[in-house]
Amino acid sequence: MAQVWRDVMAVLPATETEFPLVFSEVVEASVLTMLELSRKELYSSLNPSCIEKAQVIIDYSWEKLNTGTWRDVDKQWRRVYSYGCLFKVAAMCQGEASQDKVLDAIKTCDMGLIMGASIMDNILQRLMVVLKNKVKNPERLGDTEQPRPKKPRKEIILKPIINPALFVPRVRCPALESFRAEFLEPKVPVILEGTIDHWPAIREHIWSIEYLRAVAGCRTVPVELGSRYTDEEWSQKLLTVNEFIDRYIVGQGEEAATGYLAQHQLFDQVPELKGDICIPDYCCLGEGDEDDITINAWFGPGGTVSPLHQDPEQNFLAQVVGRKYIRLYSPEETEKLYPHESELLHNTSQVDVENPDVDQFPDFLKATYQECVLEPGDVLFIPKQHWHYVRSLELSFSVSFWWS
Ligand SMILES: O=C(O)CCC(=O)C(=O)O
Repeated sequence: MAQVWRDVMAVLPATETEFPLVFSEVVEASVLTMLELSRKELYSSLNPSCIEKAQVIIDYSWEKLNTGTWRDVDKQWRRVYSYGCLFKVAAMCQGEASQDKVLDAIKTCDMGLIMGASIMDNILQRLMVVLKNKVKNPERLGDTEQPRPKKPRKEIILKPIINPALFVPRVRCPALESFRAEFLEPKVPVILEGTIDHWPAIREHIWSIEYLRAVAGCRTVPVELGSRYTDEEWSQKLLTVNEFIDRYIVGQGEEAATGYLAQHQLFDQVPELKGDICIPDYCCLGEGDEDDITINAWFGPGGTVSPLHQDPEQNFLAQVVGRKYIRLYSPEETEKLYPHESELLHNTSQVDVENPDVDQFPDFLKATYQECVLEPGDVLFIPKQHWHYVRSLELSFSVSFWWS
């Protein structure tokens, strides 16, 4: 596939002098030299060690990304990491790039998109478009002789018994002003019906396992492993979407742990999926810009649990596929919910909501709450700081919008 190299080069600046490498003094001179050498080799006809240099840049900046807390990592190192990935992708696509090499290049691009910072007008995203077009049948990648199971694996899922007196109210497409007066300002949770019926995810690109495989099967994404993030054995892993689906959605149970694709980068990483959803109009009632809205994906099998927790922003949780059982507690109930004491988990309750240890947490049963089953097409408004507990009742894909 010599065409791959030509198409990759067409995305890069035409000459070495047009290729920017500008960093603050945080980045040591030796690293800058390595970056400049990689650039030089990229534009020379012979670049035998470009891939090794790229790997050195990746490994060195990786150490910086993994030292201290993420929020303290200097953005310059995330940029260096992205450049390392860019040089590596270009080197991998040189000469006859096999299908496996293209897939490896896609993985490297994804690592840059996940861990790096945007460089050169989002060049990694633009390279991804080129590379994805070179992959044959992305939805069938990794297939063996055996046909893939298509249906989600059978789970025994406890059905909630909902008390009608505790229902979250439902309204159909309220006007902006009535939403503001009746729900936003008094901080009242509500289920909005009929507000996402126009989404491509629900109409022409109906989200399903097959559709996800087709648009994102070969993409590497961070996945949460474990029943709930408060468990000791909970961890995060990088998997392709196909691997995630094979192991945790349609897998035959060889993996005991639950897997959850719960992350805020999916829609930036896979613009095809972002094109299938729309920011709810009601977000315009907030003070922030549209760019400040965080859009999260929540894709997982039945039985996935998000423990009772609160978030610092308003939330619209839109249900696209499957149903979810949700419990809500107002912030006034906080003391009865026994938040963890550690700084990291202070927004999360210690109580297992559907199986509370009443000896350890005696006041929990005194806390008043509301509950609902969120159906496909519903959008739940969760006011800022409202505690929420979520359990999926079957294969589920939801999207949440955090806004202020
Ligand atoms: O759907 C879930 O599992 C959790 C959703 C959530 O916690 C949120 O949107 O803030």
